Amino acid sequence: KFFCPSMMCADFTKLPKEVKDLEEAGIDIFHMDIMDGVFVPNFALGTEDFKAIRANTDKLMDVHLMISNPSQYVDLFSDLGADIIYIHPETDTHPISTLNKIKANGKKCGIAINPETSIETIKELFNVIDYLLVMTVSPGFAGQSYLDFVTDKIKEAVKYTSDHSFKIVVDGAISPEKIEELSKIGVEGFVLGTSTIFNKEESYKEIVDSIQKL
Ligand code: S6P
Ligand code: MG
Repeated sequence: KFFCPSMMCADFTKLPKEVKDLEEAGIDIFHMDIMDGVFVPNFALGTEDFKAIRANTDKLMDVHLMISNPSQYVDLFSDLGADIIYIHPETDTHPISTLNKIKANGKKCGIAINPETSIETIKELFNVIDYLLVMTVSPGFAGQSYLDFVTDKIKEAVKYTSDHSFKIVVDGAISPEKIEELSKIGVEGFVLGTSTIFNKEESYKEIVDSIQKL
């Protein structure tokens, strides 16, 4: 299992401490939600936020590009030091080209798919991707409810992992109960937001210790 805290949920007024506490808790990848107000009806992190976190950690960082025309910004985030770049195929007319561009930059690539996007429409990309990020809420906001119908799609995606080398990550309303349930069916990565790690009574360390055991 690997854990990716969703940094749009972090307290930016004490960012270096947040990054350090999360690192010490044992998280794996800092998850950066980049939004443009067009592909999703909200704004979240941008390049300055990315740089601020990059300056405070040597750990892996991913960028989840919830933006129109993602191919245009792949070089920008590669140069800033992203390790993994996720694009939404729903907003890219030539996703294979964009994914190959990410790889040519020496980065890992992934696709993030909306709840309504079926496996049938994206399975041609399975030979290319390193990660499949399945959205379990509509992208745009933290604090939403898990969409139950997505679980069947995750099970379908898992079937393809035996013949390919990508890992499945889930994003949206991922609670400890969902980590337990979905890790049993083959999900390896979990984006952690308000449902598991942020704004809780326990420390990040206590939370990560307990979800590692699930
Ligand atoms: C949503 C974004 C996510 C959220 C995360 C929040 O558009 O891609 O990464 O930040 O899902 O988690 P939670 O537990 O508050 O839903
Ligand atoms: Mg995300």
